[in-house]
Amino acid sequence: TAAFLAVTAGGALAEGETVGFSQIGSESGWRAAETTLTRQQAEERGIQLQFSDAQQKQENQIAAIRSFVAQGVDAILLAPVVATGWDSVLQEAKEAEIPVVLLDRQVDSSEDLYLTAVGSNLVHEGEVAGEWLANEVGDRECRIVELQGTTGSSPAIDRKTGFENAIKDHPNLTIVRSQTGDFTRALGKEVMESFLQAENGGKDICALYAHNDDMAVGAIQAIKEAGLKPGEDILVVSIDAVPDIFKAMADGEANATVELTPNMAGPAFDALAAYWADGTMPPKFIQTESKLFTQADDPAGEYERRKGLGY
Ligand code: GZL
Repeated sequence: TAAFLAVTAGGALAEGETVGFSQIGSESGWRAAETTLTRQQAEERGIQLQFSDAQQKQENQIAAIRSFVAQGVDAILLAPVVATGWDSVLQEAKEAEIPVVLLDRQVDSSEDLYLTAVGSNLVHEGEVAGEWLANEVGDRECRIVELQGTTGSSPAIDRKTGFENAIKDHPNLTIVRSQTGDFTRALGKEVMESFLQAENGGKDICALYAHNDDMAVGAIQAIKEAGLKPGEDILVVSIDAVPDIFKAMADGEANATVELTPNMAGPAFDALAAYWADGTMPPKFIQTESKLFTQADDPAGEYERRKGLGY
């Protein structure tokens, strides 16, 4: 498609371009917000978005990418549910000369198989969470339970690494149980129930580290049903900064979250506009910032500011 480009205040316009978006699913509030913002960004830039929801299955993402290639789209956005198994389908897109931009998660494939990746430093997010907890508990013995993200996903791998980096020099902090909650509220609650039962009704648990806020929100429900006070008896630290974690913080039921912007599409579409215009190659990684929020950071105000943003 001949691309007519005019730069507007909100970012480069790309009238008439068609982009295929292989989205993981709608497993969390954060994911829903990313989808909402991607649709808005495409609309504002005159980009025709072909959307595919993979229901968190890699085979559905691979099929969607193949259909985008067959359609001859001008670019593909991919939020890869897991980090491995992408080489052949990315090679097919490359041979069709269709640029692929990764959103919010990484792949193990070589970087010449995608134009760029937009996302946070996932290891750093885990470090920020661990440093907050280490600072919060001081020298007190602290038995930690961990709700991991989707098994094999780059956030689950990297957020675990980062948190362990941060606590390795604090022998009083130990992760005593760690299991996937698949980034969902429901499984986060269910796994937390098993942690509570296994840990003397939760009395032996000092803190929960959840790889995303949705699992933390589910776990908070389980902690309350076990008759304990989340945010006090069991400290709660997680990642994403979705509205409901700020609501929990305002109620004293959660303690800290590390913000992950859901606007990955803005930088992605900017990079594509430059690439479509004159072949400009973006950096292979466009990093979004990670900011710590605690109960001291006006959680009620943050809730009001964020609710309705598509979470
Ligand atoms: C992280 C992103 C994660 C969010 C979760 O970059 O891929 O996926 O933290 C979402 O809420 O499920």
